[in-house]
Amino acid sequence: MKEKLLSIKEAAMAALSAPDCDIEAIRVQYLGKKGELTAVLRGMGALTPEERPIIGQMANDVRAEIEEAIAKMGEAAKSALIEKKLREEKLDVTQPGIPVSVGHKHLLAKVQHDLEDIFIGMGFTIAEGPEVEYDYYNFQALNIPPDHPARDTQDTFYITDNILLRSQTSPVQARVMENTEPPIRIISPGRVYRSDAVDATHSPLFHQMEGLVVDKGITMGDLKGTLEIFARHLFGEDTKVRFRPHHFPFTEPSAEVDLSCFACGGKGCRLCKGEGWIEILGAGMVHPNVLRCCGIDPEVYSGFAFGLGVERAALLKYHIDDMRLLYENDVRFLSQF
Ligand code: 2U9
Repeated sequence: MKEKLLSIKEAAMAALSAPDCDIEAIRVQYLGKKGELTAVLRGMGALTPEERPIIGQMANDVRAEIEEAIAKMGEAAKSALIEKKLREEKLDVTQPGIPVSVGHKHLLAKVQHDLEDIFIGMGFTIAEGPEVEYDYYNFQALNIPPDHPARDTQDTFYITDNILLRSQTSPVQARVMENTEPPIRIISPGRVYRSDAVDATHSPLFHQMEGLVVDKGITMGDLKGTLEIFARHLFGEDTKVRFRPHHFPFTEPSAEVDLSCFACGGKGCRLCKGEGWIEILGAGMVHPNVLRCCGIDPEVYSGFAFGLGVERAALLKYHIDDMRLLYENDVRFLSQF
């Protein structure tokens, strides 16, 4: 039995010294319940009482030696694994990081926010409303009854006979007037729709920003002063404002508003087509019919309103000659701004 125990020890040690040996399989084979050492111990009953403690002690020694060898190998395997990881997964904390490209606002959003900031600075608040709108708010409340010729120039997309995609943001102001006692001082930026074919200056979807002030004693002088402050903020201190008589159904009197050319200072250049002036806004005093229709007494209150295209402002300010560039989302173009 002694020889058997010695040969088990040698065999286990030899197996453990083989490169890439399976330590767990060796443990099961020699020390497991059905292992070789256990088999020897089971046969101890056949020994004499004198032999039993000697063989028992020897068997325990063999088990202890094999267990110790296995434990050592386990430690060695663990540290080899750590060594390998350290070798392969080297981390140089001094290396520069991978640059993350940071996006920024789309030019249209930037211009819209700049416009908003200018008017917020003058005490206006932002009003919003639905893009899918009733004919009533988009046209009728704004003094554009059915069959009015202005419906042709503002042709839009109809959902039903009396529901449409808003062709201007004015319906937002009509809704505010219906629900609010003056004083009112709001701007309404947002998407609007027109049944226009796409070209360098037209798109069936574009953005407007309109403004409305209603209070007692509001005059065209207030309108002019407000738009002068706006123009100077957007295009520079020396910008001048010129009003030309015009007609809008929702304002009376109405004007088209030009700014002195911010490229040439008014001398005449390519941007202003030699005129020295660039048209940028429409404006006027809110028509009494519109005030009345929205529940405001035109004998007590008066107001001014204005509107501009955000795309047009962006093209002019950044000297871009084709509106489509704003919608194509070519990052090489957009990242310039
Ligand atoms: C109410 C009453 C009056 C808003 C106004 C304009 C003049 C105007 C155009 C400029 C270019 C639209 O983007 S554009 O096509 N807008 O000329 N808009 S006055 O007048 C209002 C608005 C609301 C209740």
